[in-house]
Amino acid sequence: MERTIAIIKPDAVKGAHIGEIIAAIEAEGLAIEAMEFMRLSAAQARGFYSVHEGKHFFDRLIEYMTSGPIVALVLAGEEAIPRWRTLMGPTNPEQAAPETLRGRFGQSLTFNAVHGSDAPETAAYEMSYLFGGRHLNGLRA
Ligand code: IDP
Ligand code: MG
Repeated sequence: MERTIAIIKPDAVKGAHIGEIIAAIEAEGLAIEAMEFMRLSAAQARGFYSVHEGKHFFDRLIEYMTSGPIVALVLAGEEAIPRWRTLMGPTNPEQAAPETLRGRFGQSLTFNAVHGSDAPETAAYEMSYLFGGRHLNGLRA
C-alpha cells in the first residue's frame, strides 16, 4: 500500500474538471483518503515546490499555482504513486496520450491540470505540507 498527493491545479478547477478528474481516480481504483479545496499563498506554493527553486520556470509556476483555488487529495492503493502518474501523463500535455488527464485537460507545459508526487519521500513531505496531520482523520475508527 502506497500513498500519493494529487492536486487538481487552478486551471482544471477553473475549467470545471474537478468531477471528471475525481471520476478518473475512482475508475482507476485508487482510494481517496483526504480531499480539501484550498488556496495556496505564494509562500506556501514556494515551500511546496522548493525543489524547483532557481529553475527558469519557478516564478511562473508559483504565479500559476496561486492564481486560483486547488483541490488537494491523498490517494492510496498498491503502487499509488506510479499509477497516479500514469493516469496524469507526462509533464508536457503536448506529449501526453489523449486518454491521460494531462492529454485531456492540460493546456501547456506550465498549465498542465494536475500534480502527483514522484516518490514515497516526496509524497510524505507533500502530505504533511498540505494537510498537516488532518489527512489521517478519516482513517481513525
Ligand atoms: P511534474 O509535475 O510532472 O512532476 P515537474 O518537473 O516536477 O513536473 O515540474 C513541476 C511543475 O512545474 C509542472 O507540473 C509544470 O506545471 C511546471 N513546469 C515544469 N517544467 C516546466 C518548464 O520547463 N516550463 C514551464 N513550466 C514547467
Ligand atoms: Mg514533480
